[in-house]
Amino acid sequence: MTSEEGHVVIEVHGIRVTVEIDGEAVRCSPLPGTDPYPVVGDRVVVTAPNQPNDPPTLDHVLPRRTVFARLRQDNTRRTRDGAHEHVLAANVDTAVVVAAVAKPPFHPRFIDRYMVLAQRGGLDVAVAINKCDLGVELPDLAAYHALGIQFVEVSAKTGAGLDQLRALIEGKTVIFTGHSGVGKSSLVNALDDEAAAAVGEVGGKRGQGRHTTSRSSLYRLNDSTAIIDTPGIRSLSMAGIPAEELGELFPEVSERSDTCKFRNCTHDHEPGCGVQAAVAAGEIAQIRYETYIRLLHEEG
Ligand SMILES: Nc1nc2c(ncn2[C@@H]2O[C@H](COP(=O)(O)OP(=O)(O)O)[C@@H](O)[C@H]2O)c(=O)[nH]1
Ligand SMILES: [Mg+2]
Ligand SMILES: [Zn+2]
Repeated sequence: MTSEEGHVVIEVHGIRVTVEIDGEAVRCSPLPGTDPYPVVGDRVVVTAPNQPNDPPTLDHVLPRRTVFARLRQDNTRRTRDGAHEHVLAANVDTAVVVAAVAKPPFHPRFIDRYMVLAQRGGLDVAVAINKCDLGVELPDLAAYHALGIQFVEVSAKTGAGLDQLRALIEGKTVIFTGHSGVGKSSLVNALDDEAAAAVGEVGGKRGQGRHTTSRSSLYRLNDSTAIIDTPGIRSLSMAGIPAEELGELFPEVSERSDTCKFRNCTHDHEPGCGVQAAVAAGEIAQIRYETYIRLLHEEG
């Protein structure tokens, strides 16, 4: 049962951790005190049970190549910068931010927050815009194209664009992230005949889906390709990311920060700021700068 690369965690439900062993989903029992606690995508070392009917033991988690984490505010025990990470998945190559042309409505600025979380953990970012069968026109995405982000327009319903999406994720482990109701689980099902991810009904005034995907699961498409389906992240707070780190997570801001007069410039109000100059000159997109400023002042 040993493997140098470890076995992949495909689902975590409290103390029930499901691990892929020789192509089978096997429930394992983590040793008490396992730290870090496994998350989906982790590579883990497992030991065969002593009794044939017992589950294998999950001994430990191998070092993580990337982490996709949200920030959790802990108001009772605030650290210096107030941020606590809640790791959602490990060893993911690309975060595919899923949005819908409509139902729920599309706002490009949603992409920014997911980009920040992905870049913090060392993941690449791509965007899949779903529900293109609804025939709703997309807003201007030039600011995002300029950042070199790949976009695919798809429909889980009609199958349009799925070959492009397949090509984009081939050979990688990706995570589908994005608001509830955009069609992440529907896309997993459309890409993988064997998957049976739960799909929610769109209801309510704003066309949001109910939270039908309650935990993250890894679906293997082939030997080298896997998709992690996730529930919507309810709080996308960025509070607690220090200003200098936030600047580095916006590539176009980071690129120009050495042209600022002050070394510790937050690019907000300071004189001689190269970033503000680039915004004024139209070299940095206004929409991206506005998100940067909003996140800079965000409080938990
Ligand atoms: N028109 C249309 N509806 C879709 C499409 N993909 C998903 N939906 C619907 O959107 C709702 C939410 O889908 P779901 O996959 O649960 O979204 P998730 O919350 O992001 O996983 C369901 O009612 C789906 O049937 C699509 O491509 N076109
Ligand atoms: Mg879902
Ligand atoms: Zn500046």
